[in-house]
Amino acid sequence: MADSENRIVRTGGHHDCGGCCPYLVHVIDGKARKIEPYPEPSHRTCARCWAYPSVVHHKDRLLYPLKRTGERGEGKFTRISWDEALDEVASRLTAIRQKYGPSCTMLMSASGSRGHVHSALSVFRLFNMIGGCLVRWGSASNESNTFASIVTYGTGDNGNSMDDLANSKLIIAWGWNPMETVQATGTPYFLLKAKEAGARIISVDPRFTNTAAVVADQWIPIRPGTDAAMLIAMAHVMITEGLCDKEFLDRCTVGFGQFSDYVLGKEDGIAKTPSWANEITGVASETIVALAREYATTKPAALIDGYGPGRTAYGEQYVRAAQALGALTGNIGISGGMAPGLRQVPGFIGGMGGARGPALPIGKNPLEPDLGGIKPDKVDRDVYNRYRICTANAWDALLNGKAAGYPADIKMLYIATVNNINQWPNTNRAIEAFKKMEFIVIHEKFMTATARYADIILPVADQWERTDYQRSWMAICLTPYYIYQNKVLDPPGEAKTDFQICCELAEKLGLKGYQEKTEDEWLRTLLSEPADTARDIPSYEEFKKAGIAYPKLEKPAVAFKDEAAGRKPFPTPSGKIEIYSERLAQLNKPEIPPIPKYIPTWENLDDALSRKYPFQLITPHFKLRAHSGFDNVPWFKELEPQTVWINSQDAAGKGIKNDDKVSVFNDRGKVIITAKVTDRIMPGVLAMCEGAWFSPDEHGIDHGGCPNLLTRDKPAPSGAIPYNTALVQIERE
Ligand SMILES: Nc1nc2c(c(=O)[nH]1)N[C@H]1C(S)=C(S)[C@@H](COP(=O)(O)OP(=O)(O)OC[C@H]3O[C@@H](n4cnc5c(=O)[nH]c(N)nc54)[C@H](O)[C@@H]3O)O[C@H]1N2
Ligand SMILES: Nc1nc2c(c(=O)[nH]1)N[C@H]1C(S)=C(S)[C@@H](COP(=O)(O)OP(=O)(O)OC[C@H]3O[C@@H](n4cnc5c(=O)[nH]c(N)nc54)[C@H](O)[C@@H]3O)O[C@H]1N2
Ligand code: SF4
Ligand SMILES: [Mo]
Repeated sequence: MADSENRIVRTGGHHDCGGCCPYLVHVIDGKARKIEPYPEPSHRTCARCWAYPSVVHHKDRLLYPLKRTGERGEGKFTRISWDEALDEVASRLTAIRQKYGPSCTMLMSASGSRGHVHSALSVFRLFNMIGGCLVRWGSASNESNTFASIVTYGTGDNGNSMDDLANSKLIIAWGWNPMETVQATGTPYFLLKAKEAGARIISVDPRFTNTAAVVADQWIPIRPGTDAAMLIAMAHVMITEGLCDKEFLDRCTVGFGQFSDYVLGKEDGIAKTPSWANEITGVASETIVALAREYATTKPAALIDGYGPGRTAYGEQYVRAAQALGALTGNIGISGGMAPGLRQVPGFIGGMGGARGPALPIGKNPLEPDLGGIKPDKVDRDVYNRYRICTANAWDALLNGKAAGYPADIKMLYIATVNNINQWPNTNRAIEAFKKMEFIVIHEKFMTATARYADIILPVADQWERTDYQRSWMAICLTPYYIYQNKVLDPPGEAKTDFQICCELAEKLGLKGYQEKTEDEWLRTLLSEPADTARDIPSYEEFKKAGIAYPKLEKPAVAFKDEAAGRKPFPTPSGKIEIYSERLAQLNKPEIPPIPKYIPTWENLDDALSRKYPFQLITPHFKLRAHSGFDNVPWFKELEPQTVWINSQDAAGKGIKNDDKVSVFNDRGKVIITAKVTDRIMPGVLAMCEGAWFSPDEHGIDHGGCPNLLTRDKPAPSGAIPYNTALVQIERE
């Protein structure tokens, strides 16, 4: 592409940002200058992609392969050629695998790219062809919601499409903040439409979010990690006041009796009354009673359970409890209702495996039996632990290996599409673990915290610098469609795509058959062959030209319509919604009981540790970043700098004023950051949004505002990462 060229290219956003917006990019004099959204109001873009030209042309893009010269983390590197870089990767990889076996290599990947050709899939494919490698299990996003949906409904395809919100009379946004986190392109628009149509909207969140501010009629602040207690107390109100949808419960569920015994106190002698929950949650009893009555008597009503409250020590109980309430009120399988949980739209291809939709085939990992895809449909999480590393245990596995029961002693990391020193919990432990490795290679665009600890950095092309396709956002494709992403620009310097890098590495490794097709051939093959896609995507050329394709779904899509109407069974062993799960009963683990229960989190306010660290820290997603992406856009920092939110009463008690420099710390680490004193957060809770770049000084104290210095790397029983369960102290600097 010539540098002087002007053109308009049809593509879209490709990061794990909550959306997947189709748009046109205007290239002027060879540089991307602006984007032009599609005219449909439901396809409107957010501030981040408007700023994307400044990310793609950022002065700090990595342009050449780099080799470490200083200590790990010191940031000293020297430029080398691609030939030298790939020779070194190939020879180290071969030597280490020969010495220790293939499972000593761990592939770490996540959400940097959602493309169906250009992503970590390229690396998976390579490793699977050379004997396999160790991988992780457990989504950083929604493992609680995923697990609970598998248990309760037998599927994660339990969501109504977002255009159905307009049919709801009541929307309970439980730890759900789409005005900032988007939650599938179009959701903010559909939520506004619902409001216009007269829906009452209630936000249950420790923070008064933009969703609470813009659309909610009521804000109910709640102590982090206690949601299950409030939901269970709402069940108490519904049961004792005779407000349950008995007919729905009898016809569509199993286990209401056992749940009811627990709720009423017949099981353990403790009635789960609103005043019981008030003590735990900090929510007034009357508020709990009123919300229970309102949800039970307003039909249809959608309880939408965000992923944030699931990222707590026993987050799966919150989702299971929300699902029980969905069933108690009969709001499952109807338009305007919602089955709480993962909330993928049924009928949209892919289901719960891998890249969801036809994607670069990665083959099978020879080190594993068939676990049924990247996210297999199993309630027994230990099955995965035998072959993979639970994400929340990653650092422990690197540090302690087989001696601690992990499948291998890991010696080498191959990293692509993740900035996990920044984004996985307990950054200081991550550093300790990285230092122990013999060899680390990463594909990156920027000198991230993780790249700083690598031995070889391979500069990777950006999403606008290649051609690909993807489907709408992540697991909860609440607004289902596909977008085609035409290449906008050539990669800068010597950067190459993940796929190209792997093709060249395959050659160095003497591997035959990796490069059987080009990018274009893969796309044509993927998009024309499978019957599933043929149903949704008219023809390759048409799709490429239009940039978008819509699946032929009934609109709005309503999950479990047939099941709720008795036309087919739920895909669970009992064929019903499992409020009581026999599969969980058989596991016989008290921390993961067969009915939803309130289990107090570790590091809660009753913990002795709270005397030293009296504040609960939550670490939500940030409006102006996609994880660690966009943190290097200077005017975003000006618009809204990274801060820790503290309630004005708490701040007064600590002598902290707005804009003061404070330190937030616990035994895991310390962050120096600016305080935002505000009544938009409840007392006792601090909020520091995730994604800010870890910027340590010589003592390892972070000045960038990265909350993972403070979070704990211990999985919830479902495998969820408890990013919102951590005790901290705050002091004026
Ligand atoms: N404290 C706290 N931490 C959290 C969360 C939280 O709620 N609280 N949320 C978690 C969640 S839900 C998620 S999904 C994770 C996300 O965490 P990550 O998956 O680590 O996401 P990013 O920070 O965006 O890092 C992706 C990296 O990929 C790079 N990249 C972009 N495009 C490409 C590409 O095409 N190829 C390659 N090789 N690299 C590319 C980017 O430059 C970036 O550095 O964060 C988790 N971390
Ligand atoms: N702007 C933006 N949008 C994004 C992303 C991003 O990085 N930036 N990331 C995308 C990705 S990958 C994901 S997985 C999703 C994440 O989507 P979510 O997980 O829903 O987002 P969060 O902001 O982590 O959490 C939602 C809300 O839960 C609240 N919360 C935290 N702990 C608790 C609790 O214990 N109880 C209750 N009731 N509320 C609690 C937080 O204050 C927050 O307002 O967002 C996507 N959208
Ligand atoms: S939601 Fe995502 S794809 Fe859409 S404009 Fe925002 S950052 Fe870009
Ligand atoms: Mo996520």
